[in-house]
Amino acid sequence: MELDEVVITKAIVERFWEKLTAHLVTDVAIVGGGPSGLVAGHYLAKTGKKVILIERKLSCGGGMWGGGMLFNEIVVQKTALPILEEFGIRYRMFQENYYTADSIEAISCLIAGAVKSGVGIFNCVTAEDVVMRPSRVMGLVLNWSAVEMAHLHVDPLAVRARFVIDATGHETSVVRLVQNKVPGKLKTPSGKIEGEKSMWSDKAETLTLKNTREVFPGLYVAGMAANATFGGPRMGAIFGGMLLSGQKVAKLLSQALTSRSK
Ligand code: 48F
Repeated sequence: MELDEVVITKAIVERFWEKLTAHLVTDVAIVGGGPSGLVAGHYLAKTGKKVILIERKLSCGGGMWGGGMLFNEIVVQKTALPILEEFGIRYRMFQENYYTADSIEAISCLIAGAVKSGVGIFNCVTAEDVVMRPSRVMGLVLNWSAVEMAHLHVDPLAVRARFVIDATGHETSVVRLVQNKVPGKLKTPSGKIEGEKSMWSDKAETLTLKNTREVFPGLYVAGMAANATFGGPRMGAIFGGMLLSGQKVAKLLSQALTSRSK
């Protein structure tokens, strides 16, 4: 049977349309498809929550592909090994409490795990603002990244979510947007983004988990964005904190969603 270009086009357009309309209203909208966002999405979707994940770039994966300084291996500490196992990521012990994994395998498995558990991933899309009602984040304002990159004057579209997670890494883009629109109101000591500190791996890994929490009504932070928001240090190419932070925010939001629907 001869292949018809119009059928190919129709198949893509209709399937994409189905996927998009199914995710216009969700329980959780995650911005950032790095390790923390993918892990958060996976655990939330696995417990039946409806999740949309927005990634600005063509590929999800954020800072994990390149390992440390493009040496494509990552280090993970013992406490995060159950998450590697959950996603089927193979690892080896280097010395006590230091395990390594191939960064390509690690991030590919995280992406596959998130997709298969039901997270609706939209790549090449940028969260350029939030939906606010009246002083609670209620969703995201989205546009194609290509529109942003070309500086085209094109109005965005919006999706609604009961909770939003900023998992945008060092950029902390969603918290930054809220800070600009509603100055001084973040749940941080100064009411503003505290800013990321220089490298201190041990402290950073612990603080990432502590800093994974709500920063503004309806808006949570996870991964490196949590440390940047609350003033924690960076940690380098050790990824246990990122994975555990994704798992923690999923747990916090599962509880919050359950108590909100009572
Ligand atoms: O930076 P990223 O990997 O965040 P993470 O999950 O992990 C941090 C580590 O990779 C590393 C580290 C670990 O030791 O410190 O840096 O906290 O992924 C963030 C993703 O968010 C996307 C960005 O393209 C990246 O893939 N992103 C950032 N801003 C936006 C966005 C936005 N406004 N809209 C959509 N995606």
